[in-house]
Amino acid sequence: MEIRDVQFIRGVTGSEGLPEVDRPTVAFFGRSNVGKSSVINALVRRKDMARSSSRPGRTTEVNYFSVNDSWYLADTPGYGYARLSKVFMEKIAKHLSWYAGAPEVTLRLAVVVIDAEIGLQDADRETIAVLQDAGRTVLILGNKSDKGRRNDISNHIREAEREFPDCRVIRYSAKTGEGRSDLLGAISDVIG
Ligand SMILES: Nc1nc2c(ncn2[C@@H]2O[C@H](COP(=O)(O)OP(=O)(O)OP(=O)(O)O)[C@@H](O)[C@H]2O)c(=O)[nH]1
Ligand SMILES: [Mg+2]
Repeated sequence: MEIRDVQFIRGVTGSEGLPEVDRPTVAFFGRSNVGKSSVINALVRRKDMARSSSRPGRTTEVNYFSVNDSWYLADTPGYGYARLSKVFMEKIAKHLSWYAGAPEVTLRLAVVVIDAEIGLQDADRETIAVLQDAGRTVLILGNKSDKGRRNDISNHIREAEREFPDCRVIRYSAKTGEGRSDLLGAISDVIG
């Protein structure tokens, strides 16, 4: 699949904000600062499509993009950022569990971005469980594979595969482009 065209639609906070036209959606989940927006920018080869920032946790919206006029890409708010207020974190958690489970969300693939340098965290495990309980297909993306020790990265990828045998795990780097074609292939498979 070639990505020809990407357009921002809007930030979604509830069912009424979802796009009017039903199309398959691929959504990206992950702890704050794990690199969701960078992963998306690298995937669509736009420098600043999804806003990436070093100041995590300012929105609870799910940002929708239309790709090639045929599927939606969604960037969800980061979870598990310790420095945010408890109230704000709970708001994000509530919104994410609505989004994960809502039947009107045409979610074909949930990409859970983890930090390959540190491996799965409890907040990631909880998110994967919520998505799987809702019957969603989960792909684990081990981002930042360019950082740290190669051995640690490989171990963390293998651990994720062992812990979630139903999930495909892809090693990825938003910085070097590693894993981009694998991710594109996995997306092509689900959007049909
Ligand atoms: N070395 C390296 N750094 C990365 C990679 N991906 C993201 N980063 C850096 O990680 C930081 C966070 O990236 P973002 O894309 O803003 O992360 P996010 O998950 O969208 O953050 P929130 O939207 O705030 O939850 C930035 O400083 C990025 O440059 C990667 O693959 N390798
Ligand atoms: Mg982001």
